[in-house]
This record gives sequence, structure tokens and C-alpha cells, in this order.
Amino acid sequence: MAYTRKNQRDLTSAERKKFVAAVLELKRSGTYDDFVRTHIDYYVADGDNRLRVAHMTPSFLPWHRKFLLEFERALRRIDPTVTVPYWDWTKDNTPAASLWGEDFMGGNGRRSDLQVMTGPFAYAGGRWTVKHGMTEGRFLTRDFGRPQDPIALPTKAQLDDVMRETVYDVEPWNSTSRSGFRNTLEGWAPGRGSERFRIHNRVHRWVGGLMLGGASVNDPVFWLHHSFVDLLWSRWQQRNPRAGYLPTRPPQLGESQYRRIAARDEKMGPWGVTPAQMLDHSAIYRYA
Ligand code: CU1
Ligand code: CU1
Repeated sequence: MAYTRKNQRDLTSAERKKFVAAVLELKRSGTYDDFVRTHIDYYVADGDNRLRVAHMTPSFLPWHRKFLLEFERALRRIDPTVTVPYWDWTKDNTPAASLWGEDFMGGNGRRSDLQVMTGPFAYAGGRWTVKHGMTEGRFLTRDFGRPQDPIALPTKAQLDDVMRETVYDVEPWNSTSRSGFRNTLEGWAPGRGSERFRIHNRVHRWVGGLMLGGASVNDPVFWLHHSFVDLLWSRWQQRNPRAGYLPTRPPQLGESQYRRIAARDEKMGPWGVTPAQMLDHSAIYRYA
């Protein structure tokens, strides 16, 4: 029977504890850092002339759906009652949200070096040392709201605009696609500074610290963020039952995205699944 992913704000304190314990056990065993490594390895930008399946690409959504499922499977091997909760950042949109509690994600980074000092993932607790980061820093960092260049989390109205898109993705199938559900949700936009970062990308930028860039998996809130992104895709799929994954066919020789993106039935590394295989999650999990 399908299991349920819940809104993190609805978890009981026992459920919060179990999620944190399973994440810490994955970290202790080394498996967590394998997930960090995978995300770094697949962090390819659309300026690179090579295959990209995780970001700035139509398969952004199915790739992260599979990535989350693999993570959740690893958690459930440790504790079969655990699922990945989701963070609705349009509602829990301040540093005072229970999400950032001492018994859950912990709080903001301190001013001097952005080091997270509270909660289970604080470096001083001895159970959360960053192994694969972008710098030499071994501690988790956050910089809520980017005080030196302030931004707010996406609003419900901004998200509603995204949910009104009726086509999955459009040419040129990258960060410059001007419409389509995938790129408006992923959140690449023209403009300057924070304007360039919308919806999904803006959340990474609002949390700041390690949540920026390829090593973002080092912050466990990554999973709660992407669980919500996956929920949004799931709801969008329900509302647009005829709007399938695009493109259905690989770009041909001479087209700019030739061999750079995954069409509907092409395999995505590192698992070898296709976008088509990731479209229906109803037999595995559902969202509460
Ligand atoms: Cu990612
Ligand atoms: Cu992300």
C-alpha cells in the first residue's frame, strides 16, 4: 500500500524525532554523503556542452523524484515508518517556523561564519560533519533571507501563476525556456540579482549557505524542499492529465540540445530510469 508524505508542520514530536534519527543514522553509515556526491556529480549547467539530467532541463522533476525516492528508501530501511515530509514555504515562510526548531532542522547560521549552531545538524553536536562541500568548511551553513541583499520566500500568488501553466516544458529546454511548468517552477528567470531566482531556486537562495549550489544536499532541509516541489508537480499532473512530459523525442543532430537533455523515454543517470517511468507515483506514495 502506498505510504504518505506529510506536511512537516503536521508531524508529531515523535515523528520529527524519528525522521531526524533516521537521517543521522544515514549520515553515520556514510550513505548520506553518497547522496551529496551524486547531486554534486549531476550538477551540470546548461552552458556546458554535455548531457544534463538534473537541473536546467526538462528532467529536473523526474530526476529529483527518483533522487527523493532513493533517499526515502534508504531512510525506510532504517525505520519503515519514516517518509520525507514536505515544507510548504508559502506558509512556513519565516525563521520562526517550527521547521527550524531545535528538535528538527535547527536554526539559522550565526553572523560571523554562517555556522548553524542549534539542532541535530550543528557541527558541535558531532554528528554532522560536511564531507563534500563547496569549500573547506566542515560545518553546515545557513543565511536566512540573505540580509546583505534581502529576498523573501515565494508567495502563494507567485506559485499560483506557475500552477496555471498548461504545458510541461518548451524549447530550448533549458534555463531560458520562457514558459512551461518545469522552468517556471525550477525558477530561472531573466533579470538581475535576486530577480533571476524564482520559486524553487529562490528557496535555495533564501536558506543560503550550503543550500546554494551543487552541495545543497548537505542541508537536510533540501529533502523537505524537494518533497514540496514534487508535490507541486504531482498536483499539476492531476490538473493537466493530458499534458505529458516533453520532449517526447530526442533533439536531432544540429539542434542545440542534441545529446544534452533526456527525452521522455531516454535513461537518466545514475539509475537508468526514464522520465516516463517516473510519471506515476501513486503506487508508492501520496501526499497528505
Ligand atoms: Cu538538485
Ligand atoms: Cu533544488
